[in-house]
Amino acid sequence: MHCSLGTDENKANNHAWYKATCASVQEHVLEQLRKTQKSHYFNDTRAVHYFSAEFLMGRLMSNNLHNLGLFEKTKQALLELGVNLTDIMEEEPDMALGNGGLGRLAACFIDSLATLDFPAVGYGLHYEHGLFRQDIKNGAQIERPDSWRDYGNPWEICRPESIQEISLYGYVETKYKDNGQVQKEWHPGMIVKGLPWDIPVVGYGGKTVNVLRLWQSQASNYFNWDVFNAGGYVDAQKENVQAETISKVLYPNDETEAGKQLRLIQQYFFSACSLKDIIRRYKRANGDDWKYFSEQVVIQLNDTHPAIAIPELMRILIDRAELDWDTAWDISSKTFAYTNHTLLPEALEKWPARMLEKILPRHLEIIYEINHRFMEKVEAIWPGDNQIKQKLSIIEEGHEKMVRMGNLSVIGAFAVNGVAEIHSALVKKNLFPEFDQMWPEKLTNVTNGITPRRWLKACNPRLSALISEKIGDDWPLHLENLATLDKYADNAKFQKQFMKIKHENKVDLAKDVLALTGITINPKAIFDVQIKRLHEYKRQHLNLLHIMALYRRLLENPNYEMQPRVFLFGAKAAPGYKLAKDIIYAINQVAMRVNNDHRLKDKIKVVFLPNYRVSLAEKMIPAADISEQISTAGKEASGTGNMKLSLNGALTVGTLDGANIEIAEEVGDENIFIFGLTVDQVQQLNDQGYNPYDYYYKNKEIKAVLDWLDTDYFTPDKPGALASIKHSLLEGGDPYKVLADFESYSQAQLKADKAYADKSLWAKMAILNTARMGKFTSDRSIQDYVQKIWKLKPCAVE
Ligand code: 26W
Repeated sequence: MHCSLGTDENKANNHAWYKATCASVQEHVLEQLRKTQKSHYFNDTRAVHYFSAEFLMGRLMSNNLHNLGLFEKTKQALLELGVNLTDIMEEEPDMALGNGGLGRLAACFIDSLATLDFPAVGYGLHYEHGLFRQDIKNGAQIERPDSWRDYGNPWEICRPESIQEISLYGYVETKYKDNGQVQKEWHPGMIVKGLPWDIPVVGYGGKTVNVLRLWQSQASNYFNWDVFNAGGYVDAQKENVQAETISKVLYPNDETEAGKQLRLIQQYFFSACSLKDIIRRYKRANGDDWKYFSEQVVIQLNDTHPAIAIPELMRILIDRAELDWDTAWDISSKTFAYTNHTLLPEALEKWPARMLEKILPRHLEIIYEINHRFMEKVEAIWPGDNQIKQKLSIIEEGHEKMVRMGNLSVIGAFAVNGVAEIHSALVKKNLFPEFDQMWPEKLTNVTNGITPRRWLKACNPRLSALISEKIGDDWPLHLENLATLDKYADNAKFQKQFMKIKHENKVDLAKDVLALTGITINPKAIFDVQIKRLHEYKRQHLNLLHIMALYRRLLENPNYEMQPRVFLFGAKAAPGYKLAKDIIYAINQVAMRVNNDHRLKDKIKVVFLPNYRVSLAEKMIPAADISEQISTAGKEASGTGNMKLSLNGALTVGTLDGANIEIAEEVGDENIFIFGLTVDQVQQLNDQGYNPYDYYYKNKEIKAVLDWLDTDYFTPDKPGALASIKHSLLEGGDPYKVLADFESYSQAQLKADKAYADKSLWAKMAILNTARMGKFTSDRSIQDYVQKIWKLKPCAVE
């Protein structure tokens, strides 16, 4: 506090204490960072470079303290100064540089990579504004800018010595070398500077500290005389202003490709800066010889967002290093691997060829050449089959030519993986079947995972202490050891201890809920939690329709038997996604009615917690009894919240989708509430022609709750304000089969309700969920990547 903040403990507020604590922790972090870098350098290690447009890090203080083994000491030391660590940790803003699952996965993966001593660098964008802050006004979502760095970020280190310059716009000149060979030269119309910020990533045990390197864009002093002379003076200026816009804000679209020019520039900007950074480091060790590049470097593309790195590396190898095409392609295609995170057609990235031509003219040429050579391969396998060529081509012909980044990624990568067994099977069967036929080894699965350090040890200290008391304290590194808890599942004393902790966590959350919303909830009720981005395929509206059905049952029959239940939601909607926002509004309006209806005697409460984010998840997950994982089968690639909740002893109500299937395999069918159509049944229903009206007319309860939405019961002065939801489920064709799954969902919920009534049975099931989550540590995911794809060796750090 004295040396880095220049303030005094008598004046210090919580924020100053937070900053001072960071400063003293950071000393330990930076010492290990230096040792790690030295060790990687002297051992000349192969490293993975995780390219991701998103890293959803959340807060770092608690994580860093736990991973350094300094949590208790720091807590004690602060206590002696009269300061409460928990209070000052609340001062830290979330680093919300991601939308949801994909971004949080990247954060869990870099934690595991450091923990397992693998040489790794995370590369991404240093957004000035992360995912918007969500306010709820009169029930509706309002977006406010997220200003996470307003008071500085004590964890990050600016590295001006590693600034990179990248090019945009301009034109390509074709030249001829003395030997007659063609040589291309890109004359850019604009140069942008990339300034790197390093965030240390502390592994558990505090040995390896890797870095997350995030690029901030800056205008360069470069003035483009080519454009000037061509009469583009004003354009050149405009584009200079644009430079600083590149890393301004994270796009808040989750699973919808918006085709925005700035987004493409963001993607190229961070990919190109990162590649230059990698090449600089490679050359320092290997000089100008490219022979060892793909032995030293593997680049993992987190979805297609950084796929432009493929033509960028080709450009560097051909235009700059002057390698021939085949040599360059050999290097490039041994360097990249690609992870697919979604099958939703609207999420598959495509860029207009015209846009690429304007922003990255040389890259478009290279993409055409990659495609041309690939089409020759296709012709050799399927001679004369133009339909297959159309399907596999990187270029989609149509009234506007589009570049398909998924196809480019599969063609340019040596490995492609989905993120759960079922998802990877569907990637092979439905998304890329011909690619799978061409390269039967290329497509594979790596099931997602979560870091147990953040998602159990740090966020649920009570349960962590109980577990350590029973089975020792090495479970954060060896999560499979949780299986030892299996034998306590029937033990009455252990059940009591386990459920007492759940209750205490619920009491804590109830306090937060009161403070955040003014709603009082009963910790003895079932806490039923659905937390994830708001999307039709995730079906928060299925949950809502069921809540309305329960409400009706209770009104019709005041003696209707059910365990009191609190339904908790956390979800952000993409700002332009109208129906998603309508669903948030509907949840809040139903909540208002239900929570104030004294006839219900508190049997149901509905809470929408605003501004769902990592730090809020850390409070909700330890307090959950039920985990809602209710996506339409085939739509949720994996899910990772499902793993976090189950690890903390919540029972899943879920469909046979994504990782739910593997969770069910692990916990056993008797410890999970599975419902709904399977992937095959959804397919069948589509083939035979799905008609939601069939369910509307057949099932009285469905009809009643949908019609209820049309009234002004939940929106007193605004009749019909909730009608869009009904409309999407009937006239809209119910694309996500909400009505088809309603009855089965309702039955699963009934089963859960009955199970909760039996305290001992529930405790046993909850314990078995925690005990059987070992598979879902992100350490296992990383080991899978290492064995199947990255082929890394750990590197010890002193
Ligand atoms: C181009 C717009 C856009 C933005 C983000 C399209 C797609 C995305 C992501 C791929 C969305 C995402 O986060 N997907 C989630 O990835 C998780 C990690 O693998 C999975 O667990 C989730 O099931 C998947 O929805």
